[in-house]
Amino acid sequence: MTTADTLNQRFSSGRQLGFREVNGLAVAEIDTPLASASLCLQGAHLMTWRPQAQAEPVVWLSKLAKLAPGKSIRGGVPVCWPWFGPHATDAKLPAHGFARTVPWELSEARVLGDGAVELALTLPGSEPTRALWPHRTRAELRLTIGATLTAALTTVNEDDHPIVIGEALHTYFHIGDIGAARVRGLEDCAYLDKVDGGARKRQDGAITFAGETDRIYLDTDAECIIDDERLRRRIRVAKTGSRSTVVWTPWTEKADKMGDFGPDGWRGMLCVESANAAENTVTIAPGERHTLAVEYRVENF
Ligand code: TA6
Repeated sequence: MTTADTLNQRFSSGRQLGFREVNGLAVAEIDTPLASASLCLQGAHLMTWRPQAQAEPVVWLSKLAKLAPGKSIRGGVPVCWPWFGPHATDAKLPAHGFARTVPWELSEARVLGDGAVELALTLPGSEPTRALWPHRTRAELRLTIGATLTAALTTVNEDDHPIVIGEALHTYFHIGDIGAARVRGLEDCAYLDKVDGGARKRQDGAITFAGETDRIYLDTDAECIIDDERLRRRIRVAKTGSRSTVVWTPWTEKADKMGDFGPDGWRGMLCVESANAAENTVTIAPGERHTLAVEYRVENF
């Protein structure tokens, strides 16, 4: 019996929630009157989300995205944990931590009374990851998938010493065209400009895009709004437990180098990532927990 068979036995709910295998990885498929979505259990990686009221997906997935054991997926909501970006001391370790490329366990899956689907996944400590992260910690991701999308990433410190984590819900949003999009909410916010050697700058007005943009906005709990002139909609990114917001478009050269955006795919995506990164890493005392949570809401205009 495959993992998907076991998951279907335990959790499937008619046509609204089912599981299938893709290249040996279990994938949850959701199709309700509120939304369609898909999630790969490896990485607890939400890959797609489209509220039924939206003709176009809200969470972007590359047409060249591949599902393969141990490999990250281009698009969706990668879970960056327990560090963000390059490892602080060991450049050989994977960027953005290991959580997004290891199997998570599905602990809960149900259709709620309001029609949304709730999923809860956990990443227990394990031998392979202990070599990368020698601390007893558990990560949990709880998602509510409906006309809006909420995601809550909780870290539990089960060890006898404080731990320091960096993290992000590294969300790829689908937009009509990067040249006709802007981000509001980060005006006057300090940021590290990763395309200018990490220089510390201050945001002047709304963020617009005319080239590779890779910025870590610091000390901000602001709600961000993505204004999409082409699709005539805005996406609200509200967050708690997050002090950094990362804004990233690879633009053409970096996307070509990365090789998995598909032809001009980069024009249809924008990352607005709710994070705790750079000087905003989080210290969790023994026995304590910390949650980074987001809510995504779409409005047409
Ligand atoms: O969050 C932006 C970023 O750190 C970029 O610098 C780029 O590396 C991006 O993440 C994607 O990283 P990935 O490891 O998923 O290819």
